[in-house]
Amino acid sequence: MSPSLRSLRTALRIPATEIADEAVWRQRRRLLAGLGALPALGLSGCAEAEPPPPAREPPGREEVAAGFSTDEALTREADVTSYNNFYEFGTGKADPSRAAKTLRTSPWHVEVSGECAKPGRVSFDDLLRGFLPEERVYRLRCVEGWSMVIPWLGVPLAQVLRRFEPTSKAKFVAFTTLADREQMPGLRYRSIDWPYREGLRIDEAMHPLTLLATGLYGKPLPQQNGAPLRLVVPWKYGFKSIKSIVAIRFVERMPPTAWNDLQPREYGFFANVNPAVDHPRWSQASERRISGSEGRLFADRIPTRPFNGYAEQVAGLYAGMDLRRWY
Ligand SMILES: Nc1nc2c(c(=O)[nH]1)N[C@H]1C(S)=C(S)[C@@H](COP(=O)(O)O)O[C@H]1N2
Ligand SMILES: [Mo]
Repeated sequence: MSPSLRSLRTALRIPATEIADEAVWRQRRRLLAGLGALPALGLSGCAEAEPPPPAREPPGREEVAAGFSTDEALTREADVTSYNNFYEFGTGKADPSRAAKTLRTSPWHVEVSGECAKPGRVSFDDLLRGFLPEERVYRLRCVEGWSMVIPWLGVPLAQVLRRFEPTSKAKFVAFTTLADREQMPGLRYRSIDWPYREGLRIDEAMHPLTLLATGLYGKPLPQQNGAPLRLVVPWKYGFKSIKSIVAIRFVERMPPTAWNDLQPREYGFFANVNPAVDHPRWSQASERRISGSEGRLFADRIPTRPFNGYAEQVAGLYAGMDLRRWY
């Protein structure tokens, strides 16, 4: 690394308050892409020890795999980090950003078990060692009818899972969120049968769009967004994107999941975004994009797209399935 690159990298550690606006962030992102590494992943230990690859031009749009990015306006960072669903910290949208500061994200361990050759309890650093964070700009569509566009940092889940060598019996992957009453005031309420649990079919988990996110807007994940690591499955309703993961289990049968346990008629296991299948209590045909423009939280309604606009990438996973029944 040349001295000028080093000082540039140091300079990039700008205080959060100065990265509030999208233009500044986009510029910073171009610089980071030029460095060939995004430092803010909590991978600092190994990222600093190894020489980064030579500086290169940021990838052009055509080099970014389809679906990995979008030209749609980003939801403002302030809205991404203050309008949240994280019931472990309360059911109000503003509760997590206020209450989740008590979540201790370091040290952090993940227990990997079940149908795999190399199970074990690994630290956050060991889980992600050697991977460079990638940026993915994804739409996030909540089952409640609002959506955001979020620039995530993370590692494709497939790469992480392969390290544990899942066996041929691993047909599904089950994920569990931390459930600690001391750190999570929302656990007092029986809104959900804690711990929060989610699951994917193995081919969904291994799909290149499925991200194990560790950051957003070029920085480590804030607690309210599921620090230190959470799932992002952009073609499914937001509740599948489980936060603050402490356990990953390879299993042979479809695992029970928190929202499906609570209300199976309303929240299916697959939960693929589908404008043609209404929630029993509201339409899913359109959504309100959280744009934050002109001082409004919500923009006008826009049509919801099949698989949240990722049909080209993922529809093949469901060939032969009746998507009205398997919602
Ligand atoms: N552990 C846990 N994960 C969770 C939730 C939750 O309440 N607890 N809410 C889900 C829902 S409904 C949505 S829409 C997304 C919201 O992610 P965000 O707050 O980062 O936008 O997180 C999902 N992951
Ligand atoms: Mo959601």
